[in-house]
Amino acid sequence: MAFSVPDLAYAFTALEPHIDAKTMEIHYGKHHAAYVSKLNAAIEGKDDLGSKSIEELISNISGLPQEIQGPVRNNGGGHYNHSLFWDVIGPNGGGAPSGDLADAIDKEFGSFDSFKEKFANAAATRFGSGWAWLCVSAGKLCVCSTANQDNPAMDVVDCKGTPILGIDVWEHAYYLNYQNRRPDYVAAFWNVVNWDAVAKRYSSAQ
Ligand code: MN3
Repeated sequence: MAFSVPDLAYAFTALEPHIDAKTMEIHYGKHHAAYVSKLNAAIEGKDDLGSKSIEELISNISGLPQEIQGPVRNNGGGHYNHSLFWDVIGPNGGGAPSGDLADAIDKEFGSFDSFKEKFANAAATRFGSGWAWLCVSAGKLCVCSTANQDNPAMDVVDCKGTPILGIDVWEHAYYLNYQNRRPDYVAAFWNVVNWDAVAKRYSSAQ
């Protein structure tokens, strides 16, 4: 198979109480797996598409054969987004970034707290299903949100950049534990952010 779900570096229970084990089990094991299998089905028999990286695939959706643009946007986006998500959260997370990333956040948003407020607001106000992002765009940090499984690395979205932190605000990401309380889930998310992983992505995006 061309694409596969990346190994999870921690146990389903590792993010409790902020993200519960059952949500992790279903989210990683069922939802992400479904995006991957539908992505593989969409590109099956399409020449060289299976040898491309997921980044290459989603950054050129408009160049794909018309009939698979929708499936790749939804399921390739799902695969890219969730792979990033599992990487930027983890046990022993939380706190605040340091080094160049911390400096860039202060420079762009005024303070870490102002950044958190802006990001949380983007997550809370995304109507329906989608994601909120911290990305690097033209060398600068920005916060935005996208619908469904879109993300700033796609050529077909308005908010363009390299995502370095993302939060999944689909109900499947929080409903078992938080029901309708999306803001509570977003507040808890800060306790599981792996800032070292975000800093690595910031550095490669430069
Ligand atoms: Mn999800």
